[in-house]
Amino acid sequence: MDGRDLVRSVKAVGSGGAAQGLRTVRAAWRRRRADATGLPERGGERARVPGSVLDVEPGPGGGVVRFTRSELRITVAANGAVFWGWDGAAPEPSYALAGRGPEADPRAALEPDKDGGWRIVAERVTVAVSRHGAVEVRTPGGVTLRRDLPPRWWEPADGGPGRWMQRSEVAADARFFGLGGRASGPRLRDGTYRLWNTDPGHAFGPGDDPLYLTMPVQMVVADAATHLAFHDTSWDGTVTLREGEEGAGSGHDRAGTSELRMDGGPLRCWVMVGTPARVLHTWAALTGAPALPPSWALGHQHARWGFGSEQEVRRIVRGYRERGLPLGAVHLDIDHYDGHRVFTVDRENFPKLPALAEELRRDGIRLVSIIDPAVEAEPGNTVHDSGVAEDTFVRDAAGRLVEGVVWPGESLHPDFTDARVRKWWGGLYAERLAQGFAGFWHDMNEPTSFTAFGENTLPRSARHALEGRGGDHREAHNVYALCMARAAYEGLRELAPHERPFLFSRSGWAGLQRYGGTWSGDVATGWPGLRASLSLVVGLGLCGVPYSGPDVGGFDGSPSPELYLRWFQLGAYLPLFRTHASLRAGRREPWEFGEDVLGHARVALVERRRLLPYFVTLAHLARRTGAPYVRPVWWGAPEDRALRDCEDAFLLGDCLLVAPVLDPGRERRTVQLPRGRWYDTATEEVFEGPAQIVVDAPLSRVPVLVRAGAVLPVRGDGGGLELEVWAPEPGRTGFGVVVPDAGDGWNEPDIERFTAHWDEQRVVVEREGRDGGEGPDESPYPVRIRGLSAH
Ligand code: NBV
Repeated sequence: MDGRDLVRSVKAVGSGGAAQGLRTVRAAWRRRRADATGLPERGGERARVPGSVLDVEPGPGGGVVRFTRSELRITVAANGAVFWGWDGAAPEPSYALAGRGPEADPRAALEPDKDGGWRIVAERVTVAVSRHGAVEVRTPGGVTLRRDLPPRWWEPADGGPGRWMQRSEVAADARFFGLGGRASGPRLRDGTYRLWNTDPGHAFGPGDDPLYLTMPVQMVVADAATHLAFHDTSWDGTVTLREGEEGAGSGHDRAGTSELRMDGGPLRCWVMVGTPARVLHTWAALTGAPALPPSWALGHQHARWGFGSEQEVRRIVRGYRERGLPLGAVHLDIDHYDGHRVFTVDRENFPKLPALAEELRRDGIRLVSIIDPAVEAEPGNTVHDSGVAEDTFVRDAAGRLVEGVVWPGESLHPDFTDARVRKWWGGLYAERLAQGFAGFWHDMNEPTSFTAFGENTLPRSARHALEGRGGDHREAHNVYALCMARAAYEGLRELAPHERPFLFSRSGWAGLQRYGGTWSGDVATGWPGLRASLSLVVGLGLCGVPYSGPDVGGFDGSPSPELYLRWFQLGAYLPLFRTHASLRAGRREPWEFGEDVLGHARVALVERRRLLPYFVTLAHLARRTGAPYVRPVWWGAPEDRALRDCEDAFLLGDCLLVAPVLDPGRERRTVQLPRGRWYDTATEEVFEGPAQIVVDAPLSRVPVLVRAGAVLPVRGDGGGLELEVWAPEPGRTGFGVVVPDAGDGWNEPDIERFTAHWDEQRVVVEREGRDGGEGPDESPYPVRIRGLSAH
């Protein structure tokens, strides 16, 4: 036990008493023993590389290239996505893929290349395989975007799967993003990033890595093109990134490098090339469209660990109402459970939850429930008993139940990698629906199990079904939360077929967006935590998970009024806008920080409500195109290098550029503007990009700029949809789309497209003809033109 372990065990004691502390010591020993006997011994290893090319076997979209010591299966899909797998690895089975993967491009074929290599020339991409097994992805114009050097394996001398390493080179000017939720991004600087979903065990800041949600997804942005590379393996590993360096015209550029080292699993990779929008579109086609949150989940949500009673929930809701502060949902944390047991209610302090839920719903407020995966290992606990009867809990190599320690004490973990278990778990949400909950917040699902020393998760030797293939926690760990989300999503679809499920999950993996979103987890209260909040949301969006947001105000401690306000102002422009805090933390209600903060927070809340139709539109667009709501400022201009390095502002959809204040004492800030004309939404002042500008950022507001020509759907004073149109540059046509809210069911609203152009002295807004071929017509919504004073 080292010093850090000791601190951890003392903390565990603190959060559950001496008995819990003792349990964590016992659990740690149990885990150590299980792994000592349940994992293959690490003996001698043999290193291997592919060797030299022997021959090829053409197949749809590519084929198989055989080497002396491996074979490479390589396919270009019709949508331009490239797949390759070593040792014959195929795209499936995969937890990331939605459906069966894309069709092969019938026109793409392997053909001989120079120096004994092979290549596939497709419409959007060329892939070249060298004679020793380097794989190079090039633009149709022939510029190399990524060169994966021949991989290397280390295999146990007595057989079985081995470790591997894949080194890749990217352009000298390239920047890396992604890898799931990283606190230090969004631009991933030189360093080693781990791929193992981890509860850091304390409120985290930018220096903490890894966090709860990792994934082997890199978005690489370079002058020549953007590409996304996904190494489809769920095992533990690391990625070491090093940005390249340009030789200032000397011709001696140093390539950027990525070195992936994995403990096991197939060595297979998908690469998508194009503009950022194109790349994410292809990624969403591969891993699934983001689930559409109900529109109430796009409003403000208030949570806290430790409301403690129904009276307190009512007091908070009253506080919002009496001060005219819009609220969409209240979240109940583990303190509303009976003895911290999932799918139970503390009847003493929450005696009439369904009535409370009904009362709130009448005011347009939904109740959201936390869900922990761990089930108290205690006969008499109904969830435990039914799980045991149905044999749903994780067992060790010897067939014994694996006991961890979580909030209720000794606990068992369902094996969500088993379809039978998912079905059982999904059914349990009936109890939550009966209590009146409308949304679900998955926590502790890395999975986390408290421990006095060693890793705070299940033993690596724990067995998992892995959809019938069988395996252990080394492979199942990173997809545990993804499978839990699937269980909930599918269960809810059956239990409440007329409503779209709303869930968000602390942990996850590639494909999580199919079932819901995520949030920051326990981000530390402090200015660095504020910055980390933005980094997480941007990075996750680039990995295909568009719906997320931080604990506004930070999870622990007490933010200063200024910090709280700046966090609140940022949160108001992020998809999940939720105030939340820990049991022992200070208050997070907007009225707890003085009259000034309350006034400014109200402005942010009211603006969020006004922008709701825009958020609804962005949610639909994310589902249809994979484009996240929150985008890095380089989204539309990745070739603008100044934008690539800009981490303190973001685009919200196509129209808005939000420049939050991330430092104390700031009343003005610089903003790196993409090309085109922009208006300051507060002053209507005009700016021409690309440029670095300075804008006022008093405590009363977040600087927000809007693109000239933007057609923005907003909520009018009467509650109906209106269009806020910002005058286009003379001679140009503005554009915008609107997807009207079609309720919380499954109705598919049409996308409406609008244009705005100058006609003499007037800006004319028209709705484009529908597919039926009718001509443009007038906007069916009231229109307000802004930005006219500049013309
Ligand atoms: O359930 C309690 C908390 C929750 O409030 C928080 O949002 C999660 O990230 N949960 C973690 C467990 C305990 C953390 C110390």
